[in-house]
Order: sequence, then structure tokens, then C-alpha cells
Amino acid sequence: MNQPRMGGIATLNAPVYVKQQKLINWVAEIAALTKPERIYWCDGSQAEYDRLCSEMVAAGTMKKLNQEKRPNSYLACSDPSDVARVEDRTFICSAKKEDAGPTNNWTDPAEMRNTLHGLFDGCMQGRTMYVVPFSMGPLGSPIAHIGVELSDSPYVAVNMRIMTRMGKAVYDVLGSDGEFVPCVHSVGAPLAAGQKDVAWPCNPTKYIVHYPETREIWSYGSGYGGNALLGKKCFALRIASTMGRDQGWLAEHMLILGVESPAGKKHYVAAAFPSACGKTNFAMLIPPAGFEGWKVTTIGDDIAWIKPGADGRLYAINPEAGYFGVAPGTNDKTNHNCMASMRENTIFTNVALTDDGDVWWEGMSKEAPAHLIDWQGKDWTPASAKETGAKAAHPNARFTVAATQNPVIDAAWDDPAGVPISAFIFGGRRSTTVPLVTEARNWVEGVYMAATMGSETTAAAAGQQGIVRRDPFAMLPFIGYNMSDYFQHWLTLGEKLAAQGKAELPKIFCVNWFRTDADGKFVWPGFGDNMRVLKWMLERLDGASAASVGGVEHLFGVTPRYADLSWEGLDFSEQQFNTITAIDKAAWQAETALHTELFEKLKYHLPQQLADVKQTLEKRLAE
Ligand code: SAT
Ligand code: MN
Repeated sequence: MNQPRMGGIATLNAPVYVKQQKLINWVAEIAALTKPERIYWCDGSQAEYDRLCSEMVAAGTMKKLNQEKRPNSYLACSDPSDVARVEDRTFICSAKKEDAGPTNNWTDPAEMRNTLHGLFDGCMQGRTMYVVPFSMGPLGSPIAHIGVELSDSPYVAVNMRIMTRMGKAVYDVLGSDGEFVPCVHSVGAPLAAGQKDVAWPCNPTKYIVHYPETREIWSYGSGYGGNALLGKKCFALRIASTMGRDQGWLAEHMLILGVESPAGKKHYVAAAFPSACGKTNFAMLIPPAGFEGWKVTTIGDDIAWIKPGADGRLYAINPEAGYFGVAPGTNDKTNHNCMASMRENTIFTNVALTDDGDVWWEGMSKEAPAHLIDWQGKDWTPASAKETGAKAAHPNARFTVAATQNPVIDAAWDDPAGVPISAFIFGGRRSTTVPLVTEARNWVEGVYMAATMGSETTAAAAGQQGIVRRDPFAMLPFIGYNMSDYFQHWLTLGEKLAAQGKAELPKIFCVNWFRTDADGKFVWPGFGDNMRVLKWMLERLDGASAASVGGVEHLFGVTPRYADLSWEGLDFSEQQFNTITAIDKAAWQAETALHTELFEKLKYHLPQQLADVKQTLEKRLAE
């Protein structure tokens, strides 16, 4: 094998359009440490994408799907040990431990640098290091920021091209002295001379590390999702949240959707849910029968960057350019627009392969095909699945697809100015206790609801599933600093905007689509029918200022009565409604005890205002 090395380091060969010496020096420095065989500067072109995909097909990392059934699409199957974010291996290495806070893993940055130096030394040997320049947000937008990821995974390079604005044009924005977030990623599997590669290289040792002060990301050992596509959770949430804290804006785990009434009145709302709780479905919702003339459009499905505008309103952009969504459960009924989005030009990861070269996953159709190759490359039939319980697709199987393929993409999705947010929605996955929808009576109460949110864990993170954990703002795995300081940041921003008096603050709502009946079945139909709840929220926004209009006050906010929602086209009884909206005092006493536990954990810098809301709630419960 010819090795174009110079003194042991692959030649840089930076293209002429890369004008920043600092960037070139950094690439050289990381190459000297990781010792790749080659350095490849991605230009983001279609030709480059196609070539990298073909190379991965030849290497066995990807399969090309049937061109007629699923044009220009691929299936990648990961190592069975590398299928989700690894939260226990994710670190916030701020200078001070208190700044990472009790919800994050922390290690002294000097110690971590030492550990990582050892791991990254020579970790790219025998591989290509891809230089991946990307913009989070529309190129040149005042809300956007730039990153450069150095990765030894071509899978990362092609996914980043879909998920971000990736390529040559980024260097123009960067110029000779623009700022970028340096992201270093390695699968941690160097190849000795002549050693044959595996289809999905990775390392059992994993580190996903953030240095908030220097705004750096270092990821080692995993090639999957949020562990490896560093623009997403690492940059757009963990690092960006610290930038937002310092600069007065918000980086949130939120979808953004536009909703327009038949009368032509349009609002944008942002909604936070934990991973794999239906953000993508909500963002692409199709209004049900009886809601003719209503339109829902997508700005983003996972992350929102939100900055105050000169008019006192909050403006949001989607920093991403694609969707990395959960495949299982997605079908024409649950998310028709999503199915349409992935008809072509899609990368699937860890779904099953059909005999005619297409993809399948649990829930895609009522009946499974008679035979499949499952995500681990084994034969799979409905009968064998019954016997062994083996899933055809991994529960955290994903699709990567460009936002522009979404048939209901909002006309303003790429607008550098962002869109004004009228309401925030917070939701968890709770089979009991939390009612279908509650409106906070004010900003502080809304922040309290978001801060104390709980959710049952899903397959998006490695570890046990289905246990309730507190997931404040759906940011537990994604906050880059102290959670209590983050609560304070929200409160302060609300106070600032209110003091300006230029515009109404967005309303805050809390929802739960996931309450179950005695048989453990979901009571609320969800999906398109969530429009019924959304419509009620909009009515509350557009005039129902008196609490008696369209809702009633209860223990901790305002909820609609049965008669306040539109039921046209859905057979849903008042009794069913009551099962998912009832507030059980004993359950809420147990729930507030869990809030107490959370606040005890977060007591360092916990805003007094939130402790006060809790006290009021407890008093009312004791009445
Ligand atoms: O793997 S990701 O972190 O990108 C997906 C998620 O957990 O939301
Ligand atoms: Mn997410």
C-alpha cells in the first residue's frame, strides 16, 4: 500500500479555498496526533457523497437498496454494541465541577485531556481522516454557528452532509479569521498494515467529551448517531447551550412547527420531548378529518436555537438540515409525511432488509414480510421472531434524510432570521399521573413544569428502558452546564423580555400523550389527533385570556374541559377524556415528592422562584 506520508504524517493538501491558517494548523495538529493514512477535505458535493457511499458499499459498511424501490438509498448496520447514545460515557469537562452540575459526568479537563491524548495517539492509523466543515443553521445567518469535524468515519461524513449545511461554502463564511467549534471524532479502531477492516469499526471504550470553556468536542469509540455526528447533540445542544448562557439565547431539544388556521392566522410553536417520544411525528403532523383548512408545516424536528429579536419576541431557527429520526413505529398512518420524505436519498441505519432489496421495521406495516435479513444480518421470519423475540429492526434504528424532502417543510425553514415563537410545549412519556394538557398561568409556573418533567426512558439511550426519570426540559442528557443555572437562565430571559414590555411572552404548555388504561394500552390516539390539543392551545393564544374561557384552573394550571376540544371525526368519550386528564391527589403527592428529590439534587444555585412554586403546589395538595 502506498502511504503518502511526510515524516509519519499524511500530507495536508488543504484545498485553495480553505483560507484560514488556524484551521489548517489545527488539522495538522490532530493529524500528527491521530496519524491517519490520508487526509480528505470534504467539499460537500453530490459526487463526493456518491463516491463515499460506493466505497462503503465495497467495504461492507452499507448496502445499496433496490434502485426502483428506494432510489439512491442505503442501509448501514452497526456493531451490536454501538446502537445508541452512551450517556454514562458522556462528559462535560468544565474547569469547575459545579459548572457541569450534578446531572452531568465531570472529569477535570487536564486529566481528561491526558486520557484522551493517550487514546487518540495513533487512533486513525490506516484510515482516512475526513475534514467535514459544517454550518449549524442557514449559512451566514446571525443565529448560525460553524463547526469542523475531523472524523475517521466515512459514514459520519455522508450523514453530516444530510444533517447539516456541509461543504465548501462554509469556508467562505469562515474566511481567514471566523470562529468554528473544533470537533474531533474517531471510531477508535486503528488498522495495522495489511489488516482487514470490519464493516462497522468501533471500540468498547467510549468517551464523548465536551470542554465548554474552549468549546471543543472530542468523541472516541462510537460511530453511531449523537455519539458521532457531532453537530447534533454535542454541538447544537451541549456546547450551544453554554454559548446561549453566555450570550443570552437558548439552545433547546425542541421541534419547531408552523400551524395555520383556516382563517389564515399562523403561529409557530416549539416543543420539547425526550428522545424517541414522537418529536418528528408531531413536527410533521397531518390534521385529522374535521380539521379541513388547517395546515401544519415543519421548521425542525429535534433542535431549536432561539434568540430574542429587536421586537421583544423570541426567534427560532432549526440548526440542522436533516432528520435523524427513529424508524420503528413510523408508517403511513403515524407519519405519512415522514414516509414520503424517505422515499429516496435516505440512509437507513439498523433497520431490516427485505428480499427485494428494500427496508422494513416493526410497525412499518401491520404484517411483517415473510422473510427478512434483520439488522444483525441474520435470517428473520415472523415465526422465528415469535420464538426468540428478536426484532427485525433495532428499536433505535434510524433514518437520515434531508429536510428538503419533507413535503410539509415550512416556507421559512431556511430563513436566516428565524421564526417568532408563540408557545412552548413540554412533554414527557408518562403512563400515569400527568394530564393530557396543562397551560401554565405564567412564565415561572411554566418553567417549573418544564424543570420537573419526568419521562419513561426509551431505546435512544443505552441502558434500562421504561423507567421514569426526571428529564428537565427534555435536556437531561444534553445540557452543557449546571441544570439549576439553566433554569435561572430561562427565568432571567423571561424577566428581561417582560421588562422590555414590547411583546407578550410565549405561553407555556405541558402535555402527555402517553397515559395508559388498566390494560397498559395508550388511551389517547396521538399522532394527527394531537391537532385537537394544538388547536385548543392556539385558541388560548388568540384571545382566551380569562381563565374561564376554554379551560378551567386546577391544582397547577389550566386544562380544557371535554367540551373545549373539537371531537369531530373521533370517537372519544368524556369518560375516556377523564381517564387521561384526571388529577389524582395521591399520585400528585407522590409526584411532588419526586420534585423534592430532584430539587434536593439540584439545590446548588436552584432558583428560589422554583422552590416557591413547589411550595404553593404542595399547599394546594394538602388542602
Ligand atoms: O442519537 S441521537 O442523539 O442523535 C438521537 C437522540 O437521542 O435524539
Ligand atoms: Mn433528540
